[in-house]
Amino acid sequence: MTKPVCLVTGGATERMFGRLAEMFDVIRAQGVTDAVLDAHGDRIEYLLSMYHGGVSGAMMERMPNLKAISNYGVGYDAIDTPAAVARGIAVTHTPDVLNDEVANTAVLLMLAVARNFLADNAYLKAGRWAAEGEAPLSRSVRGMTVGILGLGRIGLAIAEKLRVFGVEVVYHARTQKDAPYRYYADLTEMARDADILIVITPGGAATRHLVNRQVMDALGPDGILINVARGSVVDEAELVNALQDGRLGYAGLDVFENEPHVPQALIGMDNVTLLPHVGSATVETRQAMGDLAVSNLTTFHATGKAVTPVPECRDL
Ligand code: A2R
Repeated sequence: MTKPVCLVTGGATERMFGRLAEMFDVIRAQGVTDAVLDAHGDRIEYLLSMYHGGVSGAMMERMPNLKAISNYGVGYDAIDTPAAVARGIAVTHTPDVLNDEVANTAVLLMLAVARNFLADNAYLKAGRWAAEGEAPLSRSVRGMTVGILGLGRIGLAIAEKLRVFGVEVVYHARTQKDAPYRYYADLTEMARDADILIVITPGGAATRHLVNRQVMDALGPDGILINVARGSVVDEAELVNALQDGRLGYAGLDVFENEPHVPQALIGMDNVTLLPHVGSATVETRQAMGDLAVSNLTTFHATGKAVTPVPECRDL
C-alpha cells in the first residue's frame, strides 16, 4: 500500500525520520521551496515544519491535499494559521515540553546580566584579573521586582523558578490569571515599577513591538530587559537607541527581529548579553519536542485528532 507523503523542512533527527518513515513516504527539504512544490505539491498530505521560514497561505494553496502542519516549537507565528484554518488544515505545536528549559534560559540570562558574568569571564580570560585587579562589582537581584510579560505556560515556570531568588514577581498579560502574583493591566505601569522585565509572550502581529520606547523608558537607566520570546515583541531599533542613550540599563536577548542577523550596535555593547536563540536548545528538550512534533502527525493520521493542536485548530 502506498503511504501518504510527509514533507519535512529543516533539520529533523534520524530518530524523527525513523518514526515518520513507518507511516509516511518522507520528503526532506530545507524549506517549502518552489522546487519542492513543483515536484511534489499535489502529493503532500502532511508537513513537519522545522524551518524558521514557516508556511505561508500561498504555499498551502500549492499543497491542495495538505491535512496537517506540525510545527516544531511552541511559537507558531511563522505558520499562517488563519489561512490553514480556512482550508481545514490542522496546525499543531509543541507546548509544555520546553517550559522548563526556556524558563531556565530566562533565569540564567537574567542572572548573567545582573551579575555581569560573561564580561567577567572575558575579563579573566584576557588576563586582566592578574594585570588590573578585581573585576567591577555587579548587581544583586535580591529585593528587585521582576515583571513578567506573558504569564502563560513558560511565564509561570519562570515565576516559580524565581521564588528562590528573593525577588517580587509581578506580571502583565491581556487578562488577569489565577496566580499569586500582582497583575498590571498596563505594561508601561508595570515597567515603571519593575527592575527587570522578562518577555515571554507569543510572537506575531498582536504582540509586535509591545516593548516600545515608552516601556523601555519606564524600565529606566538601571533596568534590565530579558527577551526569550520572539524578537518581534521588542522594537529592536528603539532598544539600540535606549541602550546607547543610557535610558535603558541592560539587556539579555535570546531572540532578534531578523534572525540570524543581530545588529552590530548590540554586539558592540558591554551591557548586553546575546544568545543565538538557544532557549529550548538542549539535547533532552529538543528530543521531547521532536517526539511530540512527530506524534502530532502520526496520531492525526491514525485518528483524525492531533495530540497538541494550536488553540485555533482545536475544533477541526
Ligand atoms: O494575553 P493573555 O491573557 O492571553 O495571556 C497570554 C500572553 N499574551 C499577551 N500578553 C500581553 N499582550 C498580548 N498581546 C499578549 N498575547 C498573549 O502571553 C499568556 O499569558 C502568554 C502566552 O502564554 P502561552 O500561550 O501559554 O504560551 P507559552 O507556552 O508560555 O509560550 C510563549 C512563547 C511562544 O509563543 C514562543 O514565542 C516563545 O514563548 O517560546
